[in-house]
Amino acid sequence: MVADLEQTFRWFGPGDPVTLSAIKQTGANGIVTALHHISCGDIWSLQEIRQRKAMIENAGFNWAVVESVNIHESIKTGSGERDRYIDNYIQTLQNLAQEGIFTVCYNFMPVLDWTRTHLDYRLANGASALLYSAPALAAFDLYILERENAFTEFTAEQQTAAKQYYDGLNEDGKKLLTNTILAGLPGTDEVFTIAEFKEHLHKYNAIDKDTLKQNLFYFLSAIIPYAEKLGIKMCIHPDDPPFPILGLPRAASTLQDLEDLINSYPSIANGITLCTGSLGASGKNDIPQMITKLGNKIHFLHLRNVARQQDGSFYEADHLTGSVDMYEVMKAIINEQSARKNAGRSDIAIPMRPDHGHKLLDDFNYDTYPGYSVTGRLKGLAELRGLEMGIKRALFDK
Ligand code: DNO
Ligand code: MN
Repeated sequence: MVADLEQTFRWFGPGDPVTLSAIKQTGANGIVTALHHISCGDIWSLQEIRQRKAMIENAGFNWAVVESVNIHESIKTGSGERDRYIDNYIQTLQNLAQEGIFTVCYNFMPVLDWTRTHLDYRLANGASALLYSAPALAAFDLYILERENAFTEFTAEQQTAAKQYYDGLNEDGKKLLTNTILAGLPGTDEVFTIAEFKEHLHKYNAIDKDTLKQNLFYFLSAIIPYAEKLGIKMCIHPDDPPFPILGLPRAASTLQDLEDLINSYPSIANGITLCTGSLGASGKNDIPQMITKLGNKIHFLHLRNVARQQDGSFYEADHLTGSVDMYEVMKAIINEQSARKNAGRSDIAIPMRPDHGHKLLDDFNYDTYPGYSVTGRLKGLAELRGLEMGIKRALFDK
């Protein structure tokens, strides 16, 4: 038998309506958190890290993963200030290692972290899910943002769907869509106005996919030698969604992207957060195959599902049903664990979290972060734990 995956839960810190004592009842024993109150680019001091760590440990958990130490825009755009921010990043890693925290997630999405168009999409059973509607995103791009050249990026059919969507919105509907896309989902504290957002977009006018990837590799070649010495495992979270939106380039959407990243600086410290929901939003990503290929570079698992629609939309489905075959995913993960065991490696209990969950039952009484309800995630974790146990017993304990 190989060791169980380490069951973790994301917690947004003392301001999170989901308390550590509530998380205790889910059965998770690792906490995934970040110092969200520190501005992106600033150093996380030893004192701040210690304080947060003490809260987590006093509640009977360990701080399993930092998600995320966010990357300053100057690093993504490759502007003159980037080296200063890279120095800060290294200092933060040193402080985290000193406090015994060794797994650090980050992402390299320009301007926006993950993107959805609807935060309260009702499923047939009354649960509430997050939705990315392709026509709604296009309506925002074409008619609210009025981005230059946007029309050339959509087919005639997509333009018609976007127009229809836009025509069906009243003023409140337009505001809600704008806020949903620009107000930012958990992970970033930034809230943009349309004008500010346009300024940020302009900084990417001359940055195509290759340049963005080069900027990512520049960052990695600067920080990975330090991470390696410190024993820190960096793990990039893939783009969500894993295709370009709003004219912005993407650097971590496909197997090729992730292999390029690994090969840009080969080191165990240069790894991946395998997020099945983010990668699964593109039908081109074969996730079990990705797990096999990325192998021991996977340092953190986000397990959740999406239901992809014909038109490029997707909503967050139950953890075990949807477009991603979670049984095959779990089997590939267990194979990877076995390979690690056979190689005598110690990192077999890979930290995993149920990533997002639906709003269910009592979740409607709390104003939790979108996607981060407690009951919905508890249900997801329980299902995943059962799937893992079922496969492991069938494989190893006949
Ligand atoms: C999406 C979520 C994101 C993720 C950050 C990582 O799948 O997991 O909030 O945490 O983008 O930096
Ligand atoms: Mn994720």
